[in-house]
Amino acid sequence: MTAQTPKLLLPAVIILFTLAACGEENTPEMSNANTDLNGNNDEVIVTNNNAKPTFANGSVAEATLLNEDEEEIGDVLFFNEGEYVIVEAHIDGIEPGFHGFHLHDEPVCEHDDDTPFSSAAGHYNPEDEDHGNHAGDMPPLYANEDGTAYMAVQLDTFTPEQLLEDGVAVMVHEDPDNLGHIPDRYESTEAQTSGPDDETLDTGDAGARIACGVVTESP
Ligand SMILES: [Cu+2]
Repeated sequence: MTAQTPKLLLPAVIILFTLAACGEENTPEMSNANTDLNGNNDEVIVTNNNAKPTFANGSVAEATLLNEDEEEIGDVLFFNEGEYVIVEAHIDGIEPGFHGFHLHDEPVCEHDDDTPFSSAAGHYNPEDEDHGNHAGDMPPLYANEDGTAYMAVQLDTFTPEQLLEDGVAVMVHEDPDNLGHIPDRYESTEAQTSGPDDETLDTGDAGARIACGVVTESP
């Protein structure tokens, strides 16, 4: 029986961690959790000696999201976890459903424009890839019926330090992001090509920009 005790404890730890994450109005205290994203009951493991183990200690970079009316509707935090970056987003006040979620090329979120946040330019794309493979492409955000969204995702497509060095903004879009995935059976009436046209390959057809936040170094 003694040998089973740790196994029995593990689900309880996961449940407690989940409850803490859901019940917390502000940023969940990831740094205090002993359960990592795989549910392993260990300290957050950093295997790459070159990477700072900041996921356990706090975010490296962050962005405060403002909507078109300059109201604060959420924040996005960037943590190092070994060779990966953890992106954690909390939002309250967007339409339910999926929303395109990207890093854009310029760290400028201007509101006094006919096209909101055009100041942030196109997608962060240092490798000159098509949409779906931009370094700034992140999984779409899902907003619940009450307009809240929470997402934590592990990525290997950029580092927080890179974002701070290059200067970027986080962008939330009005519509879902197709990530450039348009099968060849679809033809663009304008471009007369099968599959994704140039606009899709640039933007993922995620529509208007509804919230923007410049990525800055965490205090
Ligand atoms: Cu975008």
